[in-house]
Amino acid sequence: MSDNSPASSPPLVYSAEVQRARADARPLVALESTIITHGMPYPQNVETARRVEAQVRAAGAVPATIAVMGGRIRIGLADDELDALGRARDAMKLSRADLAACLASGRTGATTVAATMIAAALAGIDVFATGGIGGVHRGAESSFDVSADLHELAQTRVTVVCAGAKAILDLPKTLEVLETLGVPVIAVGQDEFPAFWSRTSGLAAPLRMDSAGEIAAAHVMRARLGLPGGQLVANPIPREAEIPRETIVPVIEQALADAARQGIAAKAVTPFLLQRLFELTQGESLRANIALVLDNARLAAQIAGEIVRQRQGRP
Ligand code: PSU
Ligand code: MN
Repeated sequence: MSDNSPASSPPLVYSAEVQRARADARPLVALESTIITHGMPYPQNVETARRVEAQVRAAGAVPATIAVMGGRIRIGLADDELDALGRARDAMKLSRADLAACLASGRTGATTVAATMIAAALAGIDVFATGGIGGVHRGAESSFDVSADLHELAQTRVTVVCAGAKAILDLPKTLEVLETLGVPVIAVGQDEFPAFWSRTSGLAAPLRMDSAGEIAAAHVMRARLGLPGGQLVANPIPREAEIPRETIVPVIEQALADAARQGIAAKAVTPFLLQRLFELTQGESLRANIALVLDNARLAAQIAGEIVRQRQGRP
């Protein structure tokens, strides 16, 4: 692992595994790191990150977990680096706004969906798997809290596989903003937009596709059209891991009320709510979260493989 890039180019460092994959033109799947530092407790965060990487490999692609360390964007982390990140208490939560400042200062940072998309695009990676994306928060009409993830989807050409969005967000407004920004929102195998822990949200998804091949074809076509921006793939949580809407919605209301009472704002909102939901469900929310991330990793690997095949003109 070395970085001899000139000062005028992005400071990217590839892990040995990712470097080999690039040399062999194998499909790659980017993975974010905010889910590790701000989304799950230690040690489940590191265990999950490793299982997600293994799932990507099992489905025929190479994982590239992305984070900022030592003034470099790391594309792929070795085991000890992943463990250090999982234990880090002072990692910054990096979105588009913070990425350069973190790099320039040499601090450690975990990338959100937005920052991971930027890094993936710089590294030539087409597909990225995560759990949930940021969106329009409830009360956004007064707080203006709209995640930079949505704007990133509008401008950076990466297909993002998630399990929909959590009902801690205002889902109708989130879908409206994505439509305004011209982001394709694709539900997988069903007509309804999934809501993270639950397969249903009561909202129709704008688009539906039933196979990795279709999703890959749309990704390739967008590039041929010169369209900037990515696709948001919403893969419903596996049936056996689902927490029904009737069960999770009251818990979400409780977590939101706690956040409001404690005056939680800005970047702290999403991590606070995730932690509170973990406590209120005695860890059941985390179990579901792990199951859906693993399934998203599998689907993302299949899409990445299809993109490579289709670009090579193979059937
Ligand atoms: N939503 C989730 N799980 C997460 C996040 C969001 O269900 O882990 C993380 C992701 O990294 C996402 C970020 O990109 O939080 C969004 O933060 P904000 O809402 O502050 O933009
Ligand atoms: Mn926000």
